[in-house]
Order: sequence, then C-alpha cells, then structure tokens
Amino acid sequence: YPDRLNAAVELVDRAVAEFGADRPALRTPSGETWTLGELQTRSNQVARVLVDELGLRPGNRVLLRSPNNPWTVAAWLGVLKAGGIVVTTFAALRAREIVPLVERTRPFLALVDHRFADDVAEAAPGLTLVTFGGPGDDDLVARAARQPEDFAAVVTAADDVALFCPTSGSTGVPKITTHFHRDVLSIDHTFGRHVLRLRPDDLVACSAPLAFTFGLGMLVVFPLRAGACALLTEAATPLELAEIIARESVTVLATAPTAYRRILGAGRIGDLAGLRVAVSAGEHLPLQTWEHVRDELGLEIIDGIGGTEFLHIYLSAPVGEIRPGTTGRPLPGFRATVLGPDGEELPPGEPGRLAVIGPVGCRYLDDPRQAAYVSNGWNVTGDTFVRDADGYFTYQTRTDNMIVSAGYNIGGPEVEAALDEHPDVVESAVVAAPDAERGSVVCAFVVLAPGVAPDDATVRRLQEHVKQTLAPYKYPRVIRFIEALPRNTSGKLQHFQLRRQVEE
Ligand code: 3SK
Repeated sequence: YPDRLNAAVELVDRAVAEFGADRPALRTPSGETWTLGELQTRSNQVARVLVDELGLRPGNRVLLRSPNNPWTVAAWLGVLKAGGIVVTTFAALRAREIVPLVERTRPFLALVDHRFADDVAEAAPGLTLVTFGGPGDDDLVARAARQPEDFAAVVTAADDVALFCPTSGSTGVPKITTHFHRDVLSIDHTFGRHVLRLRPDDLVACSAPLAFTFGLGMLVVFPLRAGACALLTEAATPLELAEIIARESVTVLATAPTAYRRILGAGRIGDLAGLRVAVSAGEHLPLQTWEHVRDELGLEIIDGIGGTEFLHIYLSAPVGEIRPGTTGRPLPGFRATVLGPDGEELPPGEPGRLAVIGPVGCRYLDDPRQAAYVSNGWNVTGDTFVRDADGYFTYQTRTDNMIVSAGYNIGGPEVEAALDEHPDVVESAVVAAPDAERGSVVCAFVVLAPGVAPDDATVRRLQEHVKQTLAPYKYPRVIRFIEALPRNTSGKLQHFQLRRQVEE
C-alpha cells in the first residue's frame, strides 16, 4: 500500500471514477436508492459538518450507532474522509453496555440514529450527540444538506487508525480492536478478490449489522470496490429477509447458518432461488445445512471464519474449491496452523487451537488481553480446528467460554451479572446449550431466592429482565432452576459440570 491513503476515498471516490456517479450503490426495501454520486456527495457533506461545524480534528473518535441504512454508510465514510476514527456500536446495545465503550474509546462526539439516542445520552451525559434521520434543523441530514457538495479528504497515512471495533470478550468485558485505513482495503484484496468475486450487476444482502465487521465488509467494502449495489435492511428476521431477497432479486446473500436453517425449516428456500452467491459466517456451518441448500438450490454455500480482530474472513474457499464440511483454507496473504497446549504446531489430523497470521491481525486498544491473543506472532483464536494434509481446516469446537448463538458472540459472565441483579435470583451460571436452529443458545442455571416459584412466569420475568438490561439477543433462551451451583472445594464455580448437563 502507498504510505498515504484514505479508505473512504479509495471506496467511494474511486468507485465514482471507475463505475460512474449514476450507478446504484445503496438500496432499501422501501424503495430508496442512492447512487454512487449521491453517496459521495453526502459523505462529503457529513465530513464538512464534522470538520467545519463541529470542529473534528484528524484522529478524533466518533461513536456511530445506527441500524443498517444509507445514512449510516454516509456517516461512516464521512468520518473517515474527515480523518476521524469510527467507533462502531450495535444499535441493540443498552446504556450499561455503551458505558465501557465510551470510557475506553473516549469519543469526541457521537453520530446516532435519532431512534437510538436515549441510551447514548444516558451512558455518556457529557458527550456531544448529533442525531440523524429525525426532525429539526440540527439533525445531521439537515445540516449536511446545507453544506457544499465537495470535500478535500484528509490525506491519512495507510496505517492511521480508521476503526475501533468492539468485540465482546468471553468474560463480558469488551475488547476494542483497532484497524488501519489499509486494513479496510486489504479485506477486499483477500476475501473480496479471491473468494467472493462480486460483479458490478450484483445486489448484495447481508443480515449482519454494519457495526459487525462481517456486515461492513459485505455491505460497504466489497460492493463499493466492485461497483455492486448493497440492499440495506433494518432488523429483518430470516423469513422477512427471504421474502425481501425474492422480491428485490438479490443475487448475493451473506448470513449466519441459523438463517439458512430457519429459511429451510420454513419451506421458504425457494425464495433464495435467484441467488448467484451464498456466504455463511459468524458461527459453524454444519455439513447437513450446506448439503440441504446445495440439494434444494444447486448452490454451494461459501463458508468462512473471520473475526473482528481480523476485520473479516481469513479461512474460506471459493466455489469450485470448496470441500464440504470444512471451513476452507487460509486466504492468500494469510497463514494458519493448529497449536497444541504448549503452543507447538500440531501435524495434520490433530485437533488444537486455530492460529493465524495475515495482513490484518489483533491490535487491542490498551488491553492486557493482547498478550494472550498474540503469541510468537500467531493470533491464537478461541476455536479448535483440525487441518488435513491439503491445508483445509475443519471446525471442532469453541476453545474458550464464548457462547456463539445465531452468529452473535455472547460472554456468559455479563448475562450472569444481569441475572444476579434481579431480586428473585440468589446466583446464576450461564453456559452454551446445543440448539438445532441457532447452533447454541444461552442457558442459565439459576438459584432462586426463597419463596420464588420455579415456574414459567419466573422464567419469563427473568428473560424480560435480561432483555431490558442487555442487548436483547443476549437473553437466556433456556433457564433451568437448580438448588445450588456446582463448585469445587475452594468454592470455584464449575461451569464444565453444567455444560455436561446440557449436552447430555
Ligand atoms: O465470526 C466471523 O466468522 C466473522 C466473519 C467476518 C467478519 C467478522 C467475523 C467475526
């Protein structure tokens, strides 16, 4: 990469020059379409608001919180053009989950979809909040419309930080991954170019939020680099997504295995008949699901594993080189291996921790957990894999305590903390329980306070409490009442005993 580059310029300005300002870039199911030229203009105008009206300086951080819609993309590009750092946050997070993100990233201001402003205001009362999509002259959309249409983007260094992307740690304390401007392009030079291979006439849908780097790559980076169009959907269920895919003639879908299973299970796989490419990531894709889709549609799902630490996918295989049941091989530019308990490289056939080196890797913001993740140059992931003699990797299990449910990473301890705050609960322990549809679900073992009935009403009350306290996708779908939690002689809680109970 050249010493100086700005990822937003490389994405949107370059796309306008290469594919023309009139090409559709973003669409919504409600019929809104933005051309590349409109996206360029609006991102320039956002950058002008940030710099000229709000005083943003290069290197300042901007917290962005919004569901998937065109203004989120314009805001994201505008921050980068202005030389700022985007702090991505899920719209589903509650105030208490935003607090540590604000404390760790110390944003200069927040750009927030007007429907999601209250939690940010509660989490960070002193933070300048600019809302968008709402009424009023102060709204970002209104402010942007008053600005000239051009902006001379800040000439950032290729290794200036562009993104702070939080990821939930297995302990529930978020880690902030940092990514450079060049990293944003590198995901296109690896997964985009070698596996996904979008065409300019593609229409891409993805169920992941833009705040999750899987969604950011699929809906912003890859389509803009290819001159393709992204269909932005806000909070669609798998079946709603299937209906939208059929109606809008989507050609490329990226989602988690859970969504493919829901669509298959509901007999709606025919809605995906127009797809040219189907991608699965976020959780393990079982062979059965892959075969079911191939048998129904004649389409081979491209599986992949990535991580927020890597920005996107690092193991995968393009159609024609897929080995069903495996996740794939390291993408060009990446190396991967399997490590034993002492950090030694294991031979093919032996399961161990998946470790990866590549153009993008883990750089946590000021976090001692960096030392545990990066060892001898290898990024040591939380997954156990086995590799074969041809270099294909097959998933075995999670190595750490992270619960991966329908593509969401959920740290058990934060669910435990939320449950333990409820007056009906003495203590709780949370583990992953296998689930045919979602891969795993959050299962809570709860010791109830004296006199509280262990019935369905209590289950519902506790589930509702967690939904109100944390992002709703973290709530325990299964709650089991127990007399006492299993502990060893020194009093340490033995989650493995509970895991054994749910796996029996
Ligand atoms: O979970 C994954 O596999 C993933 C894929 C792409 C980008 C980010 C992540 C976490």
